[in-house]
Amino acid sequence: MDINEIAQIFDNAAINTNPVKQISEAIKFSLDEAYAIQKAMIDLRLKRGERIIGLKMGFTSEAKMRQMGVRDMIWGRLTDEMMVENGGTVRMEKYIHARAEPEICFRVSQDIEGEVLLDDLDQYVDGMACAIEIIDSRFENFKFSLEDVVADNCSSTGVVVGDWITPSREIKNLKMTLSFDNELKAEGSSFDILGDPWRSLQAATRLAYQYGEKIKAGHIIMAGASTAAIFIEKGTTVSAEVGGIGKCSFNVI
Ligand code: 0L1
Ligand code: MG
Repeated sequence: MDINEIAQIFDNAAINTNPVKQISEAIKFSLDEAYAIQKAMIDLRLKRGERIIGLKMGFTSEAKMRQMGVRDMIWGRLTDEMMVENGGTVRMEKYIHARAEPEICFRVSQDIEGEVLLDDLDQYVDGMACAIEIIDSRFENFKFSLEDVVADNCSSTGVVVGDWITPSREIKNLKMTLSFDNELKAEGSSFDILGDPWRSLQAATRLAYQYGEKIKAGHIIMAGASTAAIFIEKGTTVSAEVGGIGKCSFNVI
């Protein structure tokens, strides 16, 4: 089976909300090949008229790595079709078994041509916001290897972004929460995102450059979660709050 065939399997699984078995149990492939499959799957979406709006970083916290049984940071591509309006509504039928997690999102102010040093990142960012990532693995029971999940675009499915605020470098210890109908479901600290969410943005510039993906002015970078992800439930309002940054939410029907 070639890269395009595997990409098509994921694309079909997402469109038909029909999960598939772990690909890596049938075929062995490398991490580089996994990123090539991810790109081929995104190309299918771009051919349908979607456009890239940024990147997401994944497994940037111990809690997430432990939950999913992996040891490495990963990254995926975000398209405009994945954006959910802050306060907006999603239909449960659109998903296989979606989970949500609270995140911090950065907005890029100018094109990034290579890896940017941590100290220089301010020059490339003009906004930060509280965000929620909706992840919906195309694999049965969220069961995957590191290569599988990378090939599946790191389970990327939806992104909710709150109001933008002026970026601050001091976001190392902010309380991050996820609630359903105002009932607390998960709580963490921004410290759990690599000790400082700016480090996640730095890693995004390094990995994007390594894999030849452009980060452009206006793109958003999701820095990753500080908590485990929680299965969303029909009939609830899912909200996130990051102390000092803001809030955002969406409704599930
Ligand atoms: O941290 C992340 O956003 C990784 C998402 C991919 C793994 C998963 O589906 O939980
Ligand atoms: Mg995430």
